[in-house]
Amino acid sequence: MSGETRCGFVAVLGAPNAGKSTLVNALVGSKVSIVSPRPQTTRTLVRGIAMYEAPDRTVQVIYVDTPGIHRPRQRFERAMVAAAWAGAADADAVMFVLDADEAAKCLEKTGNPLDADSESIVAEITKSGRQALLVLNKIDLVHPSALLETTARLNAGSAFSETFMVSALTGDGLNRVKERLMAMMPASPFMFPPDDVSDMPNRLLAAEITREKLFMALRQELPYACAVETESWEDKKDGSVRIGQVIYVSRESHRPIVLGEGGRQIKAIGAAARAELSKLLGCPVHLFLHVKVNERWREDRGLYAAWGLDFNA
Ligand SMILES: Nc1nc2c(ncn2[C@@H]2O[C@H](COP(=O)(O)OP(=O)(O)OP(=O)(O)O)[C@@H](O)[C@H]2O)c(=O)[nH]1
Ligand SMILES: [Mg+2]
Repeated sequence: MSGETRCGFVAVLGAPNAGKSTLVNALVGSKVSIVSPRPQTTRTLVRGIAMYEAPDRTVQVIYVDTPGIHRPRQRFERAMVAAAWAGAADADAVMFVLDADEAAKCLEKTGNPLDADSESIVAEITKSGRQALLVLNKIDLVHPSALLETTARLNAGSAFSETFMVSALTGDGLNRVKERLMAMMPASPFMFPPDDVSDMPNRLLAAEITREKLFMALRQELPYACAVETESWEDKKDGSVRIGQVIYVSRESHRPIVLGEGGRQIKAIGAAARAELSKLLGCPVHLFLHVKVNERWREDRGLYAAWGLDFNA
């Protein structure tokens, strides 16, 4: 480590599915937040910690990945959106992530690159008197001329101090973002041990990995009816770990769908989660999943507390 020490928080905001979690994972350089092709994958604040070095400074950037901001319809969604805005409140920088492909399509269809969700996020940022870094993500999907037109339209507004074009998937453009953030972070001692990549407790991390596999495996509305809780965690003498988890579903009729024919579906979900967890924890994992019907998991204060969500948001 060299020179001056800097440290700060960077809030990563945007509509559902913009690629915020993929971006945070890429900027941290390891997987700290789960990703799926479906909107509303992230449900809590996930802090990913990166260390960047320059000749004259070492910078710890704490990325705060947030749930996609949308118009909430029920308590659980309200808590997710409130958490996202809370993540931005004390941040040293705010990144607004926009799916460039969607923005270009939206511009063509409506004359405005921002859809209703993104438009209201930008309005809120403007109202707060802050300026955000605009991060146009997924540029690997967009034709350069459509990208230029979209960017020109967005820069006409005053919400953004600068624009970055990136692909979180390919890594394109990320160095510029890192360099800019290194300059923006305030002089400060590090807030986390330099080797940490996340502050998420292992029990929650394990539950998130299983939830990611559920999101990948299940169709239609079913992922949204599910929650995962780690019930037991036992470090064994042989260096392995035994993890017991409950998958909550909202209705009895969901149970056979999650289990699959002859239990094949849940077995595959468990195998995928176990493989990833073994890699992340660096030891053999024995993972035991069982499905419980709990119509009211969205009304369970204890679960909100475990996820760091405000029940009364
Ligand atoms: N082609 C392409 N796909 C991307 C890129 N970044 C993210 N994706 C995909 O976009 C989808 C959503 O990614 P996430 O990172 O889960 O998006 P998010 O903004 O965190 O979504 P929520 O947590 O639901 O708000 C996934 O299928 C990603 O693989 C990118 O740069 N290019
Ligand atoms: Mg996410």
